[in-house]
Amino acid sequence: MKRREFVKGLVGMAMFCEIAEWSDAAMQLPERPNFLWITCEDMSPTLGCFGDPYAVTPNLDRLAAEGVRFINVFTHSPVCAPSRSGVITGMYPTTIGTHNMRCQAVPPPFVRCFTEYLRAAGYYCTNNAKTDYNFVHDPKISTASAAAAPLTAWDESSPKAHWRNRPDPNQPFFAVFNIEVTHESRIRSQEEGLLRQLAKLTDKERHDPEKAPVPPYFPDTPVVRRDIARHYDTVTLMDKRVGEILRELEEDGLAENTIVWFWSDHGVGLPRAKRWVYDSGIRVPLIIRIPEKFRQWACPDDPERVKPGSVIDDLIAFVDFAPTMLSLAGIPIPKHMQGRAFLGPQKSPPRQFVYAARDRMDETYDIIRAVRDKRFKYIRNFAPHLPYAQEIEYAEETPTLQEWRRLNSEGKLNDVQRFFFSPTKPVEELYDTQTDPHETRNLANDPQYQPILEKMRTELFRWMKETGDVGLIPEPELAEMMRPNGKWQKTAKPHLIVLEQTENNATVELRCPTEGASIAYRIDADGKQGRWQLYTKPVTVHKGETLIAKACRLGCLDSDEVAWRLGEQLPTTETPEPIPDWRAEIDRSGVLERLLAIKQLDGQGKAALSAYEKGLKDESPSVRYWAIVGIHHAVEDHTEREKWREVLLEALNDPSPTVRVAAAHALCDWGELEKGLTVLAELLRHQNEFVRLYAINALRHLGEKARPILPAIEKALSDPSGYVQRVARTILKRLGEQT
Ligand SMILES: [Ca+2]
Repeated sequence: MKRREFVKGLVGMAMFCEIAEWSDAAMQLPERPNFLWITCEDMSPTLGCFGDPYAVTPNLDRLAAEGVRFINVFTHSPVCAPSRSGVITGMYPTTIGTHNMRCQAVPPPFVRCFTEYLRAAGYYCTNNAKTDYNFVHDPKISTASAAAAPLTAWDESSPKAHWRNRPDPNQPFFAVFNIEVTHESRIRSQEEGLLRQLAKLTDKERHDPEKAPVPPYFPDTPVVRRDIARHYDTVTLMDKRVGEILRELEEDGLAENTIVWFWSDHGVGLPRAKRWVYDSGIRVPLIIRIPEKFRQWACPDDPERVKPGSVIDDLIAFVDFAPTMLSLAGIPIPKHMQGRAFLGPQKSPPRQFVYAARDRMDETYDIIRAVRDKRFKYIRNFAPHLPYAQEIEYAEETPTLQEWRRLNSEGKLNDVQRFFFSPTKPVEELYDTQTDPHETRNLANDPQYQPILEKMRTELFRWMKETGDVGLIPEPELAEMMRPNGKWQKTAKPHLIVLEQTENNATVELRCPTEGASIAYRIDADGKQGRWQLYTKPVTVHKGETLIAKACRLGCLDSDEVAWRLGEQLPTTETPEPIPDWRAEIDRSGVLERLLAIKQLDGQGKAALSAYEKGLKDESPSVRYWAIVGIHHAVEDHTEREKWREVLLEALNDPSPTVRVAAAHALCDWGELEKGLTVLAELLRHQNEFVRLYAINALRHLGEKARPILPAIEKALSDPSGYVQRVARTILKRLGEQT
């Protein structure tokens, strides 16, 4: 599909996918399956049933024996929030603007949590408890907390959420349990509760560091082995929890009515795995157990494929989860979803490629894209001027990374181990994952692989174009498009329309004038508060009851509540605030094509200069930004820099602060310190937090050269943005200053 057609599809969908349309749409199934999702954190397929001899995972091994192992499953993003954002929406974060870690985006109006379609079709949906969708309804709420979920997405999102709480035991359910014990932080944690749990492991369950599998890119030392062994210990703890949840399902007599999924949100929380698009970061286990009575339904063309103990090697992407769930529930898949169902009556033929993206990771910027077929992986480094091993304060706490850095600085690493610390990256990487599963032999320059390289490169750019990848728009610009001047938009209150009224009851329709909003309502009676429900069709309000409603638009503040009782005046209505449709604006402007064109010149050095010069005059600050970055790194010759110095000095007056950061950074690098640092210090006070983050990251890359504005960097230690603070700390540490 061409991008234009795709975008046209999206615009059409905005009107078509009103939740109400789906409420009665469930296809006819004699009995609807329940769904149980057991998810865990930060784990590659390191399970006994996935052929890992070091793992101790009896419960998951049993689940796999009773279910189907999917051995080619990949997330589109190797880190929590963007990964989960794609799962809950069935869309690539790079399309809906949720690709940067913990970014509080405003997704386009057609985007919904897929659970709303399930709820509209009668499912009881619960989340226990992590969300991390990269959109919140209140900037003060942590994006990962259970409370960050939109009110309309779940019947309950909390650490108490459970299928057992559903008001009607016959109501089909979708219950999620997220197990956190395998999270990256537990590799280094000395927290008492965790240590107690670990101490309870038997000798057979405890992992001997001596036997730990050490990938070839890590130094093989006791510290690294200890981290790996600890991670496997937490995997065993996680497996025990899986056993408990499955036992609860059996105790309730629901195992034969419930389709169980087990998966991990991305690869293991070790360096060069989590946060990286290598298989160590994006490849995860998926097990699905399908009770016999649903096998024909789940795999109409060949039910034998999903019988107990099967293995399916089709490529599966995380964005396929949402449409597959809808397919299995008998609900039509909305057209805006980018994934494809791999089970159920709406099952598609298997995909040929999966895709992955790395964008801002906490406080540190990078842009990498990858495409993988069953064998080859093509990686495109869109920031080849930056090193792989940029500091991310949180990840630096992992002992393996500290050890790896130390041995690098002592010159004690071999070539494969040292590569991660290269000062720059190649523009392209190509790996044969069959013969080189750890992806350490880059074939991009091997003449023998040129046809594969070209095929994969073409596919990557095709996908970026088709899906309207917004990753090349610098975050300060994207954030400004989503929320001009940083102001949070608020969803308008729902309107109440009384369709019918008698003395004893009324039928009320609810409508929200804010495009893309969903409505939640509850009915309070006899001093008792009702349950929040997703509005799908007119509701009946009886005499004495109070109808309470509020509207939720992803990425916006929830509306105020409206309340109404029979016989009262209807609540006042309000005019909706404009919410910029940044996605449509970007598509209309054609800027993505121009960005891809300019970024295709990476690595061509001076041959690209005339294109960069043209880019400087582009109406889009994003193109001008990349033109400056291109010039910065393409011109190495001192005399030639003279000509371009004027251009950069002029760019210090660009209306876009993002462009000014790039120009100031380049000028500092070229020796024009005073002018450059003055601009960077000034931008550290900009109101857009991502401008400040860009500025402080530029100062980080300048290293010693940033010393003259040390006071401004010290001041950034108390910046309102925690990410800006982190970079400031990293700089001061590197410059040998106390923090
Ligand atoms: Ca995670």
